[in-house]
Amino acid sequence: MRDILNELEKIREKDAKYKQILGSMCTPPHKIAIEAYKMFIETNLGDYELFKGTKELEEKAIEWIANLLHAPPTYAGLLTSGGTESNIVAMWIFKLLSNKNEIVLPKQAHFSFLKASSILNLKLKVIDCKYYMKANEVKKKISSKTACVVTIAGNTNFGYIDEIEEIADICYDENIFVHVDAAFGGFVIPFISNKVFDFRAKISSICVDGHKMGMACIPCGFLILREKEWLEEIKVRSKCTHTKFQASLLGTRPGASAASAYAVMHFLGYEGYKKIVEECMNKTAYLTKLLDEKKIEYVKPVLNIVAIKLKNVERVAEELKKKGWYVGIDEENEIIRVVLMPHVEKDMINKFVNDLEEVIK
Ligand code: 0PR
Repeated sequence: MRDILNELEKIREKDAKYKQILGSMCTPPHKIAIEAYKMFIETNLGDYELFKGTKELEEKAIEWIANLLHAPPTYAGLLTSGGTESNIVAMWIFKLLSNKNEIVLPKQAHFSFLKASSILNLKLKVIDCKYYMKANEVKKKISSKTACVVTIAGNTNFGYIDEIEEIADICYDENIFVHVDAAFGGFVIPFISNKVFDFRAKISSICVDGHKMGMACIPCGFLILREKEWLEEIKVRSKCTHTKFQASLLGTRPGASAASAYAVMHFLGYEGYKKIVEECMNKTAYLTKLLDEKKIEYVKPVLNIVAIKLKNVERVAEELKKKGWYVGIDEENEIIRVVLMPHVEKDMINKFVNDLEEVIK
């Protein structure tokens, strides 16, 4: 056994270390999340008749998120493997409920909607907007064929938030579902602003990831629906499990994710997350101050994501990699993306900005 573990240790050395990673929305999980994960490592939420305690933790973790997002008492929730699964399941449900297959979404939407489109045979009507989607553009694009409008609270490249409240009002009047992808922003926005992006607006569903700013272990996402019965749409009789029905995309699901999320949510609480998010926002301001000093252009951040405007982004990212940095790139918008996650320290920022200046001069 020792030999294999030694081998694994060596192979693990090939992985990038978080102290080099600036372009990820993941971060090392909180200590308590890891401890909780280990305790529930063998549990399976796909057959929760066997794991009633774990099921309780899934429900309690969902309830915590539902409260954070002002869900009405009629809500239903699902613990998922992350934003991709949550987005696919939401589209699946709204396609079934509406009996339509057209989705309106902003250009900045995450590529998981391309996957959803391919799997569910959805027609995507993309709104070409610069940083975020405006309500008047949605108004022009929707029709009687629209099943759902996808909005984003904290988009992948810029961290910008669509005009969700206004869009939800328009869609409510037209009987169109509204899904909010808050995979990243869900664990950021409530702690730094009063911006309405959640169930206080007339939205239908929202997803938030525990394995991004939630400090839980991978895999961990949440999908919350406004109405309990909507989840029934995807319910199937699960014949061989001890549990009679499943209403989820996955079969076997890690209960450890529920335990890890529950533990970190209750350990940190609202105030604990607020502190972490505020620190991330301080580091965001610190990075933009250094960029200003060096006269390097960027898109003014609203969350802890900085899109740095450059030429030859692929070459820059390649050069940065040689200096030990991993950044996200978007060649279409000509930006490299830095996500100021909890693991990104000020000394990393100092060194990164100096290296960036060298690479682009
Ligand atoms: N929705 C939004 C707004 C996202 O930003 C992401 C992921 C997803 C959904 C999908 O989430 P899952 O990957 O959990 O299914 N956005 C980043 C991306 O895919 C996340 C990322 C990037 C994570 C780099 C790690 C990393 O190393 O671009």
